Amino acid sequence: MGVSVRQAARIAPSPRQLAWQELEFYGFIHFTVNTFTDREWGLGDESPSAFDPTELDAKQWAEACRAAGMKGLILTCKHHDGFCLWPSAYTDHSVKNSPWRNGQGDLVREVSDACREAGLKFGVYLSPWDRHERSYGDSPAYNAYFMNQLRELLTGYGDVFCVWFDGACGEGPNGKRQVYDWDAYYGLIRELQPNAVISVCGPDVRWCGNEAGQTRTSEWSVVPATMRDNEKIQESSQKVDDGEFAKRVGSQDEDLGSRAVLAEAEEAVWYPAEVNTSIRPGWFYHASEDDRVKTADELLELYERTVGGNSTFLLNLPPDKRGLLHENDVARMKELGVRIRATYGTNLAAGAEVRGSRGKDESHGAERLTDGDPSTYWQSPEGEEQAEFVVDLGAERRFDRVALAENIREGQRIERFRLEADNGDGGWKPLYEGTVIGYKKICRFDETTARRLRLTIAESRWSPTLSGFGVYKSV
Ligand code: FUL
Repeated sequence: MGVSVRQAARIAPSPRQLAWQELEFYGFIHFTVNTFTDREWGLGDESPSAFDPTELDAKQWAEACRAAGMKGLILTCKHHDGFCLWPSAYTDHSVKNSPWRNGQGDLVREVSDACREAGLKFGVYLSPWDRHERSYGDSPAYNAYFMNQLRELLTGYGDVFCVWFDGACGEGPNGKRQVYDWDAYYGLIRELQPNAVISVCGPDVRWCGNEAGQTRTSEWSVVPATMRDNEKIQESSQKVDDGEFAKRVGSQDEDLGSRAVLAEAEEAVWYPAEVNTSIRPGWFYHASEDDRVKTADELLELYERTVGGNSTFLLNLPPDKRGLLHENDVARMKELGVRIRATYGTNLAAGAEVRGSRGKDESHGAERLTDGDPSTYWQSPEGEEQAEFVVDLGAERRFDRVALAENIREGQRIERFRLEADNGDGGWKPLYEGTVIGYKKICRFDETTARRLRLTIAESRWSPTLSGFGVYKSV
């Protein structure tokens, strides 16, 4: 069998995947009884009375996200311990039996409202693995319970941009065995929130394979279709013999989408990567980690490697026992936002003259690279898979970043490119050599002063496109 490069080049995102990709950077909130018991995984036997934030302010969370330049926020509505942050009608194990707001509170409501007010999209994390719920392990009964909870979350709180299904399950070989009815879950989500992406244990967004913020040099959005089942299979490895799993391309493999990998695949799909990591070592708040909050330098580096590496960036912020983000985290988020805006707010190539390879027709010429409109793009005539452009900044400028974008509506096609700058006497000095571009590629290099930049597309899969060329000086 095998998927040819031309077939792969034509695989494009769904509208919901495209809208999600354009969010680029959004927040994760891990908050539950664990915050009060100082654990990462709750046991499920915690008393709801443990949940007692005294100064909870979801607006403060949303504001911190907005300040950093995030466009959305995903809340752990229920983590593995089973405690629900909304007053679910299907369990007593929720905020309604906690002292918080005298049992009258609904944190999903407060967070979704705060998001809307701050102009952020709202997403839900609902852990399939549930250590509290008695029916867990009695598969049909728990599936019905889970569906009821999904329905509550997807009908009670307005638009949801993402349903995040975690594959983690710590039951072990002698633990409970729950067979999740994924098809039913997905069907319900499509019915109730057709624009929402289903992430990780889901068909729309792929886990990048680690929680430490590592990224791939070549992050393909077109990967073997079997990858869509990886997290689900890992979580319930008892269902599939190891032999079958071992044959698959694993979510932690380095190469998920090269020509060689596709040649071995029966089918390929658009399944783009999300990088999820935490601003602190843990996912939940621990006072002992107050001085281990990532620095603005580290966060900016992560941002550039993820958003600028054809992924999205899901950064976790754990509120403390007060129900507030700690001052250190808030300060870092502000600083990060200032740095991102200062660096990427001014494109030195805006409106710059571009000469180079012809486009397939008049409306796909090279000038589209710098017209500031991400919906217009250059595209080569069919059969031309290489190209070269010279971008003239009009005067000598100092810069150390170039951001490139393909028009992914047409698919992901570029496989190898290089950037050079004129050295003032007719020659070109190398700045950067890269592989894939995809939605966005941020190329980082030493500060350079030059007037002209040259971009060479050395290899691509099929009639490549480019919709953006930005030149920046980092701050
Ligand atoms: C993991 C979970 O086990 C962690 O607690 C956390 O929620 C992380 C985002 O996903 O699988």
